[in-house]
Amino acid sequence: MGSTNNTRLQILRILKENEGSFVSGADLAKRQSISRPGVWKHINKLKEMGYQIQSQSKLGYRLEGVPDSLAVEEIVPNLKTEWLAHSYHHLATVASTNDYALLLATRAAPHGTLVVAEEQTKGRGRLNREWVSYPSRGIYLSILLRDHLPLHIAPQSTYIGSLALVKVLREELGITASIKWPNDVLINGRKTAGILTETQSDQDSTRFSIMGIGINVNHSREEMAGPFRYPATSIAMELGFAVKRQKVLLKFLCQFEQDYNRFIQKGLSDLIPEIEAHSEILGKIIKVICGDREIIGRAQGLTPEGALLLLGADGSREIIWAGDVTRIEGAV
Ligand code: BT5
Repeated sequence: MGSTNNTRLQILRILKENEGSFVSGADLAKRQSISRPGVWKHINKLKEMGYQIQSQSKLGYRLEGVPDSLAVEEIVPNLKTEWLAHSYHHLATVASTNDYALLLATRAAPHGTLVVAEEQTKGRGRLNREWVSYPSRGIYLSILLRDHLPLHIAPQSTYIGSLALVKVLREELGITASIKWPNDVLINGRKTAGILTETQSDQDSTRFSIMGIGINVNHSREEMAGPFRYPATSIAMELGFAVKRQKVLLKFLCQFEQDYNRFIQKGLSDLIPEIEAHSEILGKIIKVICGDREIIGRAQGLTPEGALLLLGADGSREIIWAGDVTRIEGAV
């Protein structure tokens, strides 16, 4: 982070520590070893970023409101993680955070680098489908993971994203969310988040993975009307009020780091009981599309590697590694 940004962070920190009271320009200038016009420039930049700051001659500056932005200023000082998001890239707009993270990966960005954008103009889902990313409504992020995983293990990390998000929604916001195998998070049967994990590999193991997650946070009913492959919703639609994206992101990063550490240390099998407990589809009759095949059956469980066990009407059993669940028909 540049020294200009650092000074701005420090000024903001002092204003926050004194929330509700004025801090004089002279005091800020002295503490940051800069001129008073220098302080004024930083204050103006903060105002441009959406901070509400009251300026009064003789009294100085008073912080009166903080924007719901995912900027460095609001996230980095509040991070409680050990390795995740310490390299933090916040963009106003980008084609796709996954593409940007890929670029950083090729430039030696460290494990745990996080890219988050206020808006994506070409956000994508699996098979190059579109991911609708309205400005400043959702959380569009990509995490660079540099563990060298055997090729058959790498796709399993997707579960860590969905499991971590479901836990945060349940524990922090009281929302009953669930995992729709393999990569969606649903609330009340509607899609709230999707995950796209992309990897670059050598012959036997991954060089790195990029896990991209799109979360519908404060989207309106109109914005979520679609048409989408599956009915969509946002956290705000389900709660009936907007939530701070900052809070969701910070909690998610903490939870993701914990669950990812477990995955690396103990393997996915250690997390399977939790993933199953939060599943939307287990025990239900579902239709899965795998390439040009359509399979209907009862979702019985997950293998220790995360594949889906499906029981057909004729008693046959299938193990499915990847596919799209397009219909879910209640428990039987
Ligand atoms: C996914 O694909 O659900 C993975 C989405 C990953 C998006 C993140 S955002 C940050 C990172 N950067 C990227 O460029 N991507 C990742 P899939 O299961 O294929 O679902 C895609 C389908 O979901 C689309 O074809 C639409 O029908 C539907 N869809 C698109 N936008 C949606 C939204 N905001 N909410 C719910 N459904 C949506």
